[in-house]
Amino acid sequence: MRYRPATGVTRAGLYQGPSPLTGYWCVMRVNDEVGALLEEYADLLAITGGDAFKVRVYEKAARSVAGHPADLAGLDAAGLRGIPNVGKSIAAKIEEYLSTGSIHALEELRARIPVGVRQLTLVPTLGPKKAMVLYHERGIDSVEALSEAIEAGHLHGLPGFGARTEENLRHGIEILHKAGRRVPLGTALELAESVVADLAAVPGCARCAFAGSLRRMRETVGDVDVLAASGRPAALMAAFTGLPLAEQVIAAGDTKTSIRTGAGLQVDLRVVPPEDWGAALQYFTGSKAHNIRTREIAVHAGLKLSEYGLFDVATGTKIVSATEDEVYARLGLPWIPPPLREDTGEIEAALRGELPVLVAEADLRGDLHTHTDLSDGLASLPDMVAAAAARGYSYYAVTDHAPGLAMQRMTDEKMLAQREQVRELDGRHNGMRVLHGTELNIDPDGGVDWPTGFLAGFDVCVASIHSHFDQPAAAMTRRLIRACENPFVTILGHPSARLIGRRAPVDADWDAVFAACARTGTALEIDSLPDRLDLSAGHVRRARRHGVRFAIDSDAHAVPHLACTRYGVGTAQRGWLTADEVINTWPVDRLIGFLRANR
Ligand code: DGT
Ligand code: CA
Ligand code: CA
Ligand code: ZN
Repeated sequence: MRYRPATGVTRAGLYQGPSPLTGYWCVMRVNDEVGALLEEYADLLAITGGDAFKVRVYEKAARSVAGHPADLAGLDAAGLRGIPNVGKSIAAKIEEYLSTGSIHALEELRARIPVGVRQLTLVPTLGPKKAMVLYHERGIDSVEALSEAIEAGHLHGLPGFGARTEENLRHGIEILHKAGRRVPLGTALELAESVVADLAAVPGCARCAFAGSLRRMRETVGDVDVLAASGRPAALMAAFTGLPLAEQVIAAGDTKTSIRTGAGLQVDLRVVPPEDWGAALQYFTGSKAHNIRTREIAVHAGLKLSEYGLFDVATGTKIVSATEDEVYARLGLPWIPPPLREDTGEIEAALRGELPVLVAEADLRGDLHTHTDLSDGLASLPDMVAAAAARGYSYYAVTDHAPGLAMQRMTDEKMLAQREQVRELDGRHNGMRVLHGTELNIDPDGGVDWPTGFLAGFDVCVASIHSHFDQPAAAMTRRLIRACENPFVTILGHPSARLIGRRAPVDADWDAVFAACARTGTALEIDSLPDRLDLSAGHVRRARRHGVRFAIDSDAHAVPHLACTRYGVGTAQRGWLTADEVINTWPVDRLIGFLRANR
């Protein structure tokens, strides 16, 4: 599928259109959109054998632009050139895009390279250079064509594509397919929020919300389910099929309509009478497994619960169920938070009155894993700190990459100079404590970057795996446990190192790792970036049985990433976490006590 230009701007002032890379419909800030275009330009330059230096310049600019806190649309030429890594010619391209809706130089490259060739770079381990070879030497212009070529042995004899590479590609395609056509939580949530905002404004709409797996905060969703309550469904249906993102109407009915976005994401709209809102929302939130249980309970109570409402079986009359609270109460249950609705024990816990009070975004008092432009972040330390303070945090840790990640070129001197700056910023914004930390690299044996003398100078150390992802389970387990046993390591960062749809989690005896975390007072991180969400909800739930503490961090590399904690909180909720289990909900004194303990 070829890229089509921007198709509309949502009420929230966001761009919506197909992502040029995945083809998925997405809703983005203009900055992200322009960032994606510059990234595409860099990829296409690389695929066409362009100058490597120029490619890197565009890659850097893409990240800078996407992470720039001010809206691009409001900047003049000088303002654009003020963005780090944006020079004169890139600023001109951005201006061209903002005023005409396209970039001529990009269009020229697009005309030369089928979009499927760039999609090849979605296959893990396949970069633009290899994609170019596949296209030019074998005419491979899509992931499917690559798959067929491998199976047919057509890559044999192609320089750089030996047996090992072929095996990696086969595995990479498998990972890509497993991700299927499911859409990341972050993308779906923004799209759903914009649809809900548009529909809620339609006259006669009493309520509107998204339901389904999205409301349950699953890490990926198959489709988006939107529910509305109105006595006049026709107006809502018309508004829905008239949305700019409604590329195709799959099914149109009086109360149910499904559309497909240009990128193939399905959005279902169901309209119900306001008095049925609670029953309908309960039904369409799911999960299916949870609903089977609630329906059984209804049957035992002489009730019938369905997508059409709540009924008294004996009299056949409809029971008003305007809220979910009422529905659950009729079933003899407390309201169950959507992230728990998977029939994994929530019904039993509810019946016993033992549902956890889940951690909420408002409980977070700080962020303990963030980056600045001293390593691979985009914003300066003062900008990140100011943005954190604006979120109302009472503490904030800066954790730039340690030197083991060679490309970051970290040095002791740079770290110590940053520490001086951190001390100066400490307490300057509404008393917010600024902590100096680092993200250490766990080497294959479980060691970390610096000797204890240097580590002792940090307020907090996150330790993460950034290399050697394919060690066998026994070695990986030893590696992770040894990192936990380091008295200066307080948080295990993105513990499984997975990238959703791109890299499988590392293999380890997780119960042994979680037990070591509990024993050594090491918190497990829930990294909130939407393509990580690591630990996953399943692992969180398993870990909490060991009495482990958690940290819900943004892993922000730019100001807008600070807000990703909402996805991490969703994952924590699916893992049944309460606020007390999450160290960055604690008051600052308790947190600092935790950081200093075990040293
Ligand atoms: P997804 O879209 O694959 O990420 O997952 P869901 O959970 O959003 O599933 P979806 O979109 O097929 O249906 C939305 C909700 O509607 C689902 O969570 C529960 C309800 N539902 C759908 N089909 C059935 C069914 O056959 N039985 C019951 N009890 N509920 C259903
Ligand atoms: Ca769904
Ligand atoms: Ca659906
Ligand atoms: Zn990391």
